[in-house]
Amino acid sequence: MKLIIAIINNDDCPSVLSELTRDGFSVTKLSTSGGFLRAGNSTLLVGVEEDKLDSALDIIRRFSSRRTQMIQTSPAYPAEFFVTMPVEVNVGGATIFVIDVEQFIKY
Ligand code: 2BA
Repeated sequence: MKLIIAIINNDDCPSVLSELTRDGFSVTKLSTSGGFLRAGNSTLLVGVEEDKLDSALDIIRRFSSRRTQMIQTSPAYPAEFFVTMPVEVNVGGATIFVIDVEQFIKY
């Protein structure tokens, strides 16, 4: 058995969770935050049999892949006249650890 620890964007979490559970995976979601940005993200714990590992990773990849998005910038200080410019930013993405599970016990 393997344990997937997947850190994903909060916005991607609902679709990743529903796709994983729809395919029969058991998932625990933790509300976490990144040490660098100090922004909220979601960490999923997914215990899977080895033959289902690729299928679970594929779902996470498909529903949390890194993509670009246009956002409107706002000026750093109030001004009488200002123009907001659309800026392309990276969103989404997943950081994944796959760990061997020594024992899986349910009481
Ligand atoms: P990513 O590398 O895509 O990481 C997204 C989040 O995944 C991280 O949030 C962190 O919560 C988790 N993560 C990534 N690598 C990890 C690891 N080896 N161990 C444990 N957790 C890990 P943040 O820490 O807020 O980082 C957000 C983004 O800022 C990162 O995106 C990366 O592009 C950048 N970044 C992170 N640390 C950096 C640093 N020391 N210098 C420059 N940029 C950094």
